[in-house]
Amino acid sequence: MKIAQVAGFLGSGKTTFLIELVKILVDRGHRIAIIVNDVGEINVDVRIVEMYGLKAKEISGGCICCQIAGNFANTIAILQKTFGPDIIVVEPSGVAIPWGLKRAAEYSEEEMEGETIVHAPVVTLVDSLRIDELMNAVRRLVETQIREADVIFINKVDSASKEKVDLSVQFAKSINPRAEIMFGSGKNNQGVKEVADLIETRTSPRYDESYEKEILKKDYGGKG
Ligand SMILES: Nc1nc2c(ncn2[C@@H]2O[C@H](COP(=O)(O)OP(=O)(O)OP(=O)(O)O)[C@@H](O)[C@H]2O)c(=O)[nH]1
Ligand SMILES: [Mg+2]
Repeated sequence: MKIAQVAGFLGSGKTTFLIELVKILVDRGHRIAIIVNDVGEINVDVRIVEMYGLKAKEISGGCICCQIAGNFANTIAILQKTFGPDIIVVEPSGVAIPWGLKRAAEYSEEEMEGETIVHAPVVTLVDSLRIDELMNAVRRLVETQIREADVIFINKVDSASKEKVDLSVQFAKSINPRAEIMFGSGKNNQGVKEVADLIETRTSPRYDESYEKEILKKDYGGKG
């Protein structure tokens, strides 16, 4: 079972992006579950179903989504048993750290028999409209979200100036030269299909504490 996280700071456009992404994946025949780890409402016009203590909403034949109830690993295990998705798309809270979420997802294996968690590439959205604010007020957190991404999606290019988009790319590259950089707009469904392709075809390594330490050492010269 694949776990695909769409990370990014508060208001970066995760929910908007995720809904377009899920529509594409469902159209391609995937059985998708969505886990939203925040307090906001998901703006999808759906039928509400209460099952097993989860707030579950059915978008169409192939998709279920739930606001997290209880711990994350347990929610994954319950979804696996009751719905059996092939991909779970996760919107972490805007202040979550991608590798921490990977580790949390892997804990679910202890509650599932014969099921292994495979990570899709970690997608981090960068809000190009607010890049200045992100590089200042919340820089450390945003840097971590970028550093731990496999795909950095420069979002909201429908409304951002070329300067802001360029600055976003520069910033992202300076923190994570390993990641693939993509552009688009969840609102206009621009670039989402390309991300869906990567989620379908690629994987991301399992959580590895020693690797995390090594990267921190490299980036912060051992002081981090
Ligand atoms: N111009 C533009 N605005 C967008 C785009 N995507 C989202 N927005 C706007 O950005 C705001 C936040 O969008 P959400 O999708 O709720 O962002 P989020 O990351 O899920 O927010 P939180 O869950 O609160 O962290 C809303 O006002 C959206 O309309 C986009 O591609 N372009
Ligand atoms: Mg959201």
